[in-house]
Amino acid sequence: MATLAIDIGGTKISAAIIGQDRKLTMIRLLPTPHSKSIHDLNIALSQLLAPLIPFASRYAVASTGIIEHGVLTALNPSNLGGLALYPLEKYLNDLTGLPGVVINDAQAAAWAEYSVVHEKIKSMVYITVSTGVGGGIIHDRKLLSSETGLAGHIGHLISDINGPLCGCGRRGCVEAVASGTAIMNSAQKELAGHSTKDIFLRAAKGDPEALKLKERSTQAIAGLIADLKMLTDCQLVVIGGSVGLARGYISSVSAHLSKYPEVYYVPVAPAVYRHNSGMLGATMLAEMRIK
Ligand code: ADP
Ligand code: BMX
Ligand code: ZN
Repeated sequence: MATLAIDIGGTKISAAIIGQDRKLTMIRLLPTPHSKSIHDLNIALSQLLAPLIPFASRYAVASTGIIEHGVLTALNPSNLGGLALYPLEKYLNDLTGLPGVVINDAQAAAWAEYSVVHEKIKSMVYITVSTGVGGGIIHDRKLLSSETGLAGHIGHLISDINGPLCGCGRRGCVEAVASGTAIMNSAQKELAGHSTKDIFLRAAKGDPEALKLKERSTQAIAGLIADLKMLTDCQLVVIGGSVGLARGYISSVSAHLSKYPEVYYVPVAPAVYRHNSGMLGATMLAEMRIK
């Protein structure tokens, strides 16, 4: 039974067919529409998925946002061009005619990284540093979840009480300081208007302003990891997302983390399934729920 796997992020939407061998085939990608229009997201999904639907017997979605009973509510609507509410499961049921599941993107990625790669440990946190900052917590071998879908939204823990206003409405969330969007928004002078990818390329060449922006992000993520160590006593932190997986990012996070007292230290590793952890994790959870 093959699964139509979909990953909806604030920047891009990916889709693939995942067979029982867990290999991804027919991978497709589209930019996430940045309008408040539900119609635009419907159109993007139908264009992306149309060629894949005939090959699947269920769908599995890893999506940004708070997922409650298949409905996506944005905690930070600015990540989705202002779109705050989207009836994701209903639309996909109608579009595909298949049964399916919808899970938060970072929770799904956490499950894949944990259950395939790190299943010997008991406690792990996955952090995506991407358009936003998301999280999935594995505690005592179980994925932490809550009825409302809010549990695990660690990007909205506080990093700097005097920091920038977060799209969730609170000031100084980790997401407002460390995410790809935050890095781009805080770029000034000759870096203003450049993408985060571009800023990181300049940082790699030694541009001091670009380096400062990257360090501000890695320092905030190190602070978040130290807080999560206190909260969960996790044995490992896995980092994903295009910002988190960028060259030199994790080593910089680890360097900041090692400046704290030893009790805050936890090993930090990159996501083994790189950009595909979300699709894989959602598929594995769908396999358990839909036989
Ligand atoms: P999504 O949030 O849709 O899951 P990504 O994980 O690709 O997507 O994260 C998007 C963010 O990552 C954007 O802010 C983008 O500018 C940034 N980004 C993409 N590629 C890189 C790169 N090579 N280095 C640093 N940042 C990157
Ligand atoms: C935001 C929130 C999380 C999500 C995280 C990473 C929204 C729309 N999303 O904190 O649910 O897990 O961003 O999302 O409020 P991504 O788009 O960067 O992958
Ligand atoms: Zn916030």
